[in-house]
Amino acid sequence: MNESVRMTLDEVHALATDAFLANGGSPAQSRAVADTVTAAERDECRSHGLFRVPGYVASIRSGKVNAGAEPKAERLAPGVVKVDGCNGFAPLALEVGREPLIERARELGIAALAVTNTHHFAALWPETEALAERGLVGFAYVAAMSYVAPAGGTKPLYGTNPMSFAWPRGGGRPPLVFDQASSASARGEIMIHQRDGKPIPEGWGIDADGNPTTDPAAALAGAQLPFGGYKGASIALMIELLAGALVGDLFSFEASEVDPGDGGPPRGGELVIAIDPAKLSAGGDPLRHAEALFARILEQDGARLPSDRRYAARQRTPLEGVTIPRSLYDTIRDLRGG
Ligand code: NDP
Ligand code: PYC
Repeated sequence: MNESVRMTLDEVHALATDAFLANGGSPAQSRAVADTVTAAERDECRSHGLFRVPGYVASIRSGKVNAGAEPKAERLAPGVVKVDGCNGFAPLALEVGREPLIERARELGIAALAVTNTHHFAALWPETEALAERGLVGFAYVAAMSYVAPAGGTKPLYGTNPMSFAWPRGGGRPPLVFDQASSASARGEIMIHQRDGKPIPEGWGIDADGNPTTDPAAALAGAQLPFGGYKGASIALMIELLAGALVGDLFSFEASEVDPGDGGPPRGGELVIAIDPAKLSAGGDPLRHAEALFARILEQDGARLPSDRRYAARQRTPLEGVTIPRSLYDTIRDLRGG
């Protein structure tokens, strides 16, 4: 029987924080990762919420991640901020870089944050949404490990390489945000199908012999497919270059080569870009103009804006709590030692 446990968001945060602290995480690293885990549960992005805590802890225990790292920001150029994550988890490094990035983008109109030496196991929307909440247009790119076959190939090479984009909106409305893997699905979604004993949709993966499969275990052992064939593959390729070569960090295949196989997050970098619309626009009001487009989308039956599902969940979960499988709850409780 698939029993479940209902938790408040405060309980989610405490469960995750305690698991990290009990395994040697510093208060700052533990709090920052627990914040992203809790935000994912709050917005019902379950493949990157509590589901990831065992992997985070495994990567501390294996010695891959320095869970006491104190990331440092420096300015590489007027419009370029770099944060060395010092081999820690990504969320604290991203926090350390956020204010310098915002300050540079407001001054110059556009600025980039290059994050290196981190381990990213989360959704990307927290980084771009935070920029758009401050009035900036945000972009973020991360590579992973070799999970996805290049177009025409059958062996994993690219990561599931997500990208996120956020656009600020006036009038008290939350930003428009999208955040998507460059594969047909996030790897976490396939893992959740495997855990729950469900087949995956056609088009998500191929088995180790290159044959299409709906068996999640076979797709995880074989290769995931890019979304939209060669078009998604080119986006995965671009993200390898932006979050790997450009910021001076690993490609997904290199992250696989150095990974101890602990089931935790990949080692790598991240590129975040911020644009101040007030500085870039040659005329008119870009935010007001954008609302006309959003209204045209929403006047069509069945159409919605990306992020509206998350925002609806965000209204609901603080009142109703979230539900997770009891087996996951028990696993995390055991990780924190009772
Ligand atoms: P989904 O396919 O579930 O969603 C992708 C985006 O599309 C979301 O912004 C979603 O908005 C939006 N969307 C979905 N349906 C519609 C619709 N009908 N109309 C308009 N917009 C829609 O995400 P993925 O499976 O591709 O990725 C899931 C998560 O995994 C992401 O958060 C990603 O960052 C994360 N990930 C992290 C990796 C890492 O290395 N750290 C690697 C790969 C993925 P909404 O949320 O509102 O539904
Ligand atoms: O779900 O594809 C994924 C993923 C990879 C790294 C973190 N999440």
